[in-house]
Amino acid sequence: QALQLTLALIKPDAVAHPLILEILSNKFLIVRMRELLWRKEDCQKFYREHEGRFFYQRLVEFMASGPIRAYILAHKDAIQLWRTVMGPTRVFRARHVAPDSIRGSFGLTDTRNTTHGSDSVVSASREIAAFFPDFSEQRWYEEEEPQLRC
Ligand code: YYY
Ligand code: MG
Repeated sequence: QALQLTLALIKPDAVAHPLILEILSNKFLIVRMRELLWRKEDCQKFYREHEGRFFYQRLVEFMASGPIRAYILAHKDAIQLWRTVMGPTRVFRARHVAPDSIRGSFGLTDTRNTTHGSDSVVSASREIAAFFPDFSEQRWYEEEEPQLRC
């Protein structure tokens, strides 16, 4: 497999941000995209690893507060590259350590930090399935990915 897949979200604070969309489409192949309003219950489920943390409630409220975009992105190093392009989670750190990253440039707060990216191969598969239930990774690798290589 030459290409790896990851799930990227554009959060409500950044959903129509032209520079973020430009960075994303310049660096990655867009495999699927949808724009949606997230139901709070789906949000809670998606972020369940953070249940009980002090920011969990505000995170869930924020993520369900307006439209978001979900992307399946392909690149030979999609998961790590998108994490690097996004920059660190927390805005203060992002601005200082990675000022040119998306979060370093456009993040507003630790919660309103513009974007989400899967953090491993296992979570990428789980997160892609959560947003694109009809998408089969196996079929994509069999039928679409080989054509992208020629
Ligand atoms: O994967 P990533 O988004 O970079 O960070 P996580 O540690 O998984 O946290 C998920 C999400 O939670 C983060 O993007 C914003 C929010 N959050 C927050 O609101 N306040 C914090 N101090 C830490 C995280
Ligand atoms: Mg995370």
